[in-house]
Amino acid sequence: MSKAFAATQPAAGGSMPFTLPELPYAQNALEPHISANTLSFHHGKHHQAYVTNLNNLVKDTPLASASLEQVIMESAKDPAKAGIFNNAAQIWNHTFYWHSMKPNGGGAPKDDIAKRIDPDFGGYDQFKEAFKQAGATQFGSGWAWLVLDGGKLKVTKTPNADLPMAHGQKALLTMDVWEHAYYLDYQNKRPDYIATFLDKLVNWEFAERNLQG
Ligand code: MN3
Repeated sequence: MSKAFAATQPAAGGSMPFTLPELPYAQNALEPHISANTLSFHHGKHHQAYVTNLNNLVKDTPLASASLEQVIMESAKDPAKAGIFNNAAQIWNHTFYWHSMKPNGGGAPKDDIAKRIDPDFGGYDQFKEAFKQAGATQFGSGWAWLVLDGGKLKVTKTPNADLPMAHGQKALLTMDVWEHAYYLDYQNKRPDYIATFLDKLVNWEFAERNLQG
């Protein structure tokens, strides 16, 4: 995993091994695009609930002393551990999502990502269209991603808690398209939220660090 962001780490010998990471910016820092109210619920309630659930599910099991990534990869292989997978992956996904945005973000990337977008997508506009499509057509809850897969940039979508590392891909960016990510600010207009994510919020420096990391 990239060191570009701090995922939850197990504490040494504590009874609650996983903790909620801080947001990388103030709760109101993404306004007017994503409100403090949304982040208050999304980070403080939803993200926190995945942490609480995972701690309860792995309590007194060998997974309680594993890293978050180890818990995800172990539980991804075992249908009996679907509850553990869902909560662990959602902890990881949300931490990655907070870092995928920043105040005054958005627009076209620079650096290596920009150089790869032309050959891999045919241009920034084509990338944008693919990312919008992935987010808009993910039926129900899930995530849109920019990933590195076999040395090429790709746009993908995953349902529910599923994530690139379970498919041998390296995540570079993500966008939460669960309704709780946008409903307070955009109601049912998911395409407006997606367009705003790309034009005003996306953190290309984070994607670049993941690409290099
Ligand atoms: Mn969410």
